[in-house]
Amino acid sequence: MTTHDDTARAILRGNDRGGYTVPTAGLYPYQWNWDSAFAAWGFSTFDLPRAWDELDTLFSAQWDDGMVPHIIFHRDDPGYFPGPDVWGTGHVPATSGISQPPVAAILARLIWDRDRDLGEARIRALFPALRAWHRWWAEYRCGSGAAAITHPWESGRDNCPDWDIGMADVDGSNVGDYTRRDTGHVDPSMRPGKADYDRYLAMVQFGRGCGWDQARIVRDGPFLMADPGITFILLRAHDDLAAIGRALGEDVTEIEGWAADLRAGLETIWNPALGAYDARNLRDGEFAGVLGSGAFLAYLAGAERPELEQHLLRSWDAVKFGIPSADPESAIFESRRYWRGPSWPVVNALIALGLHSGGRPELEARLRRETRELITRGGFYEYFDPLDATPCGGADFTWTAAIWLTWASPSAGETLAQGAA
Ligand code: 9WN
Repeated sequence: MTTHDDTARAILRGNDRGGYTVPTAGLYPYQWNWDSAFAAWGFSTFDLPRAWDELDTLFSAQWDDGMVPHIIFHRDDPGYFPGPDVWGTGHVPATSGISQPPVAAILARLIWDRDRDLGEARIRALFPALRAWHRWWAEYRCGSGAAAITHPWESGRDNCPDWDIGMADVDGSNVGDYTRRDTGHVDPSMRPGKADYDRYLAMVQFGRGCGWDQARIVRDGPFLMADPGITFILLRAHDDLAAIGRALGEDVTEIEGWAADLRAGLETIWNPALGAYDARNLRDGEFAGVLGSGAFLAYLAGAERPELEQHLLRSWDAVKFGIPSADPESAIFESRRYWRGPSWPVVNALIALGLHSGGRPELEARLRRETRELITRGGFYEYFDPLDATPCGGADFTWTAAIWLTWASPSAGETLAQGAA
């Protein structure tokens, strides 16, 4: 009898394109940054060398300035837009010009913990590349105190309501004609709208127009917002990278400094009027004023607060399956549209990792139970409706399979720590 574990492993193998894994065939035919780190974590449950290979291919596309791009276009595929020609970064292999949530060090540490001897040479080789990427975040993106994004796609939570105020300032009226491919693969009513895509493209065209000059994009680009999600992920990743470095006998003073600065900057994204961490438009200082799942990643960095926990419980109790990506009690909530309400197993797992570190086993267990139910009922889909568990987006999804194997499956152990032991 085929088990869910068997199916999850078959999905990872099936999405393997030789050293890198696509998120799902058709809709996302390239290597994506944070998807790939989750794929590596999934592979680590049954093929550790393959897990390290995944991280190696991801970092093989690192730019000279340390940035690790959000997409690596190993082989051209007309099924995705915007492809390599639109980004025009001039890199080999071709890549996009923006980054994505830096979960790699967090997951590399968990992967290494599965077999320290087997992984030592691999993590030692990867360590300088991870540090260079973290330095890129610290130097280019953390000037306001928190971590900033220059495009909503960098957040990984692409069209969540957090970015609405920043998007409103972007002029998407002159981007020219183009043909989207995503709406040919999945139900258009679940995807971002045309006005969103016009603006996404305007940001890409700005980056391309200035030769992807990072300082220029941060200074003059059409969009710059502080992202609570990336801030907490980066803070946790700094701490994990420092722990890796110490175990390897490296000097980690610089990494500890970035972590201390970022922790001190958390105050800049606390919105007292909302009683939660909040995205912020760095062009004018305005808070987004919306509660998003990025705020709950605070647990990952030990930055949770009682007021935030009240919001977590309130918004979680208003749905049935996992943590909603937008506040279910607000008017902007849409239970099936990308990041504007749905439950994402991948974000549930990150929040669970935080709940585990924060000593909240009962909440971690609830989240695991609900995420498991989503997957056993609906299959390995990209994301789910948190009200009725309807599976949404792409099928046979790499990160959902990975989250199953590392955390949601009964075979993964009772907690994330045991799962990684
Ligand atoms: C743009 C691959 C990626 C994820 C993102 C998710 C979605 C891409 C898209 O798919 O974004 O990067 O075309 O919609 O929002 O988190 O990494 O799975």
